[in-house]
Amino acid sequence: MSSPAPLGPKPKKVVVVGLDNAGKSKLLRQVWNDLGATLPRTISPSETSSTSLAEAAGIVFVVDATDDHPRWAEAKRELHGMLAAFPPGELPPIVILGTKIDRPYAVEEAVLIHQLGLAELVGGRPITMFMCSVDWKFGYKEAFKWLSENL
Ligand SMILES: Nc1nc2c(ncn2[C@@H]2O[C@H](COP(=O)(O)OP(=O)(O)O)[C@@H](O)[C@H]2O)c(=O)[nH]1
Ligand SMILES: [Mg+2]
Repeated sequence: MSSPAPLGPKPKKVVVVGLDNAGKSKLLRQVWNDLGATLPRTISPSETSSTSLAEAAGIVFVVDATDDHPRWAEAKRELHGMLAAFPPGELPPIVILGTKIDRPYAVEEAVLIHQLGLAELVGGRPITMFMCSVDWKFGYKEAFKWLSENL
C-alpha cells in the first residue's frame, strides 16, 4: 500500500540554533511534548543537525539569559555571523529566545538586546525577541506563534 497523501501543505522547517548549553534540546523536547497539539501545524522545529539553515523557513536563536557565566559576546558573534551568511533580502524571520528566566541571575530583555547588539540588526528585518523559561513552561509558545505568523 502506498502511504496516504499528506493533508494540507507540508510543514515549514524551523531551525533552532544557539551556543552549546543554551537550552536548545530541552526547548525542543518541551515544545514537542507540551505544545504538540497547539503548535501551529504549519511549522516543524528541529536542530540544525537535521535541517540546514539554508532550508529554514524560520529560525529560533536560543540564548541563555542568565549572567552568572555569560557568553553573550560569543552568542552575539554567532548570531551576527549567521545573519551575514544569508543573501541580502533572503533572511527568514528570526526569533531570539532569551531563556532560563526562572534562574536567579536572569537579566531583563533590555540587557540582552543590548548585549546581543540587536538594535544594530533590526532595521527592516523580520526579527524579534521573546524571554522564556522551559522549566516554567513560559514564553516559548508566544515565540513559535509569532514565527508561524511571520513565515
Ligand atoms: N533553569 C533552567 N534551565 C534550563 C532551561 N532550559 C535549559 N536548561 C538547562 O540548560 C542546560 C543545557 O540545556 P540543553 O537543552 O542541553 O542545551 P543545548 O546544548 O543547547 O541543547 C541543561 O542543564 C538544561 O536543563 C530553562 O528554561 N531553565
Ligand atoms: Mg543539545
